[in-house]
Amino acid sequence: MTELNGALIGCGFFAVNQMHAWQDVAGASIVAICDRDPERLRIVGDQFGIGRRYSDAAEMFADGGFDFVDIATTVQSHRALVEMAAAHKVPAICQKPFAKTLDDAKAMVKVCAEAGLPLMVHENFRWQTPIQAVKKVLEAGTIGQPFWGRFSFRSGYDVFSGQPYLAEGERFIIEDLGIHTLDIARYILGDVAALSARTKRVNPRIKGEDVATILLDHENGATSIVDVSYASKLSTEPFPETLIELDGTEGSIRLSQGYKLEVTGKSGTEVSDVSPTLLSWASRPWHNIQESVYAIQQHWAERLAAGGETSTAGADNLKTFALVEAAYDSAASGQTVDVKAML
Ligand code: NAD
Ligand code: 89V
Repeated sequence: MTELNGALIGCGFFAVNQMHAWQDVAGASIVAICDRDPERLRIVGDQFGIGRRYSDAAEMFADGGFDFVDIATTVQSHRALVEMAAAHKVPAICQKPFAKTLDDAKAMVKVCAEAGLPLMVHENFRWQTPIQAVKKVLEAGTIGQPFWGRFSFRSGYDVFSGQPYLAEGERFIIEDLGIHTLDIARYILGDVAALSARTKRVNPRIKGEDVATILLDHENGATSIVDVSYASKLSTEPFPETLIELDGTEGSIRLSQGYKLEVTGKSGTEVSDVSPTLLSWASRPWHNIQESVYAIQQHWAERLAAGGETSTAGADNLKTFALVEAAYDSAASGQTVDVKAML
């Protein structure tokens, strides 16, 4: 495979996972990094042996010498950096949340499409081993046509120590974590026509909502619930597992805590362990997420080399992002929101 050269912008908390994963990806590596914080630039540059270091993304693009850019900054800079990449004809990966608003996200998709450039959102949760296992069982037809689902992420894990900005925004769990769970619901049960949502803030030390319950009407007639919480104190902390229940015309699927998959079909029930691999650089309990970072980046390298749309291309991610906006709108108004009308 031809070796693709990449540049990474944003050397913060999560980018360290991305840098580790790029070292494992076949066919791509990072040759330049950028962060406006000199300390983060130094730490990541030294840790991964990257000589080309920039404090200004515009300077890095002007120097060029890379085939794609991996944008790992927080959401405020995503639109400007994707537009900068498009202006320099550089394919881009952009971390979730894709943008601050759906209008921004649409503009980002448009500018890359007009320039004929691949754009992928780093929406990695659907690439987790247990989620891929559920998708495979569903596609095999073992449970028939799914008509109901629940996608649940309930935790009391302290995410604020690693990512202090999560405590400061007006919006929290739907925008940061629920976005992944909504994407999984779409990935498994298909696109969504309408939704209703209710939210709560339980933790008094944060600004945004830390609990959300969302009811989805999928276009294929299935109904699902996405429920997310960072205010759930449980006997065994499940972070960062997404638990799934699916009922179909011929059987059911249960993905339960501890990465246990139970599939009931016409010929009985099969139980399997769908635990993620603990990569050499990964650490529990994050290894599930860390493995999916490697998987999505490998997918990007392969598609960029061979051509073809990525699973979480910008255009696809608009449909996930619309669910986030719709959930906040519904929670504010108490009304069901027509998602298709937003796209
Ligand atoms: P962070 O604040 O730790 O790191 C962001 C870095 O970007 C900082 O070092 C900052 O100085 C730098 N930066 C910001 N704007 C810049 C600009 N214009 N030019 C150069 N550098 C700039 O944040 P984080 O926790 O690493 O999160 C980054 C992104 O990753 C967020 O969008 C977050 O939602 C996402 N994230 C994704 C996952 C996942 O599983 N997909 C997990 C955690 C975080
Ligand atoms: O995946 C994320 O976006 C993270 C976390 C899992 C902590 O919510 O912010």
